[in-house]
Amino acid sequence: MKLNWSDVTPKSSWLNRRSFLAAGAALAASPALGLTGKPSSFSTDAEPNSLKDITNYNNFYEFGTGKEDPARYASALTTDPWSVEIDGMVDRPGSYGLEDIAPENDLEERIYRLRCVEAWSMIIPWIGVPLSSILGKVGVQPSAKYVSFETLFRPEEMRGQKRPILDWPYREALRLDEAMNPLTILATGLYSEPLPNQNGAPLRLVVPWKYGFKSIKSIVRITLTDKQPFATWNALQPSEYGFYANVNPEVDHPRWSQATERKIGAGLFGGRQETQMFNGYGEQVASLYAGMDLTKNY
Ligand SMILES: Nc1nc2c(c(=O)[nH]1)N[C@H]1C(S)=C(S)[C@@H](COP(=O)(O)O)O[C@H]1N2
Ligand SMILES: [Mo]
Repeated sequence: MKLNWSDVTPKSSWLNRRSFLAAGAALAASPALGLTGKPSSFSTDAEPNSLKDITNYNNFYEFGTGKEDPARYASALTTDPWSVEIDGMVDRPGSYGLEDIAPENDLEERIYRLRCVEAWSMIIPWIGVPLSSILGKVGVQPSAKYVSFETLFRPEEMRGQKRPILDWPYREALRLDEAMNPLTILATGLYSEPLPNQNGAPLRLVVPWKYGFKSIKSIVRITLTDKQPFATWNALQPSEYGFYANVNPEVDHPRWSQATERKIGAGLFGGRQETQMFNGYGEQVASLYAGMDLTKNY
């Protein structure tokens, strides 16, 4: 049986949001608002990284390129109010709120491996909804073949955007069948709490079989299109970062091996572990790439 994280966390450290709200308006303003999600069979049994690791070792270039920059500077980002523009080849384009995209009753817990292209990894207990659920609500038109995502551009609050480190705003994209795969989620929380800013509050993509850079943070636009969209890292250096970016121990980055990874939190003597094809999610996703040469479509 799979336990929800909240089942094994002391009651004092989390609270059910509904009973919390019932406790009164004054309390409802508290930042300690809990967020629970139904357990999922897609979750790994492996033990998640500590909240400290997950929130202090990050990549979020909008706040700087150092691993500790997001923890230091992301609190400057205003995440409420927030809306997401969903447009392009959809029946019901418009501006959607978080409650439309990830209603609390639909939330699931997904404990996933995260493998960064830089060859480190973590295990993170996300809270979120399948991306397919919101795509179903807005009605994807038959002509659509890709989904593109865009992060907020707000240099006043995202200090890294004051410099042209990347071609801002950060953008990423998936093929429609990848977007519809049940493993692909939009996360609004982790460890039964709303997403910390450094992890991409209030809404970020999680695609666990792809290198971490595909899992775009702080999303403000989702567009359905029939042409392969712009993708930030692919555009910056196509010989190093492909559009697909599937985790693949057999296809090395031109400047380093992808055969092994350093598990964050494993300690100085933790050693390296072998990287798994599709980050261990081959059973769910290998069929998406049947017949494709993965050394060319990296
Ligand atoms: N907008 C945006 N999204 C982003 C990034 C970024 O710099 N900006 N970094 C990516 C990379 S390289 C990784 S490995 C993951 C890291 O997610 P985490 O910090 O929540 O572990 O976020 C991805 N999403
Ligand atoms: Mo990454």
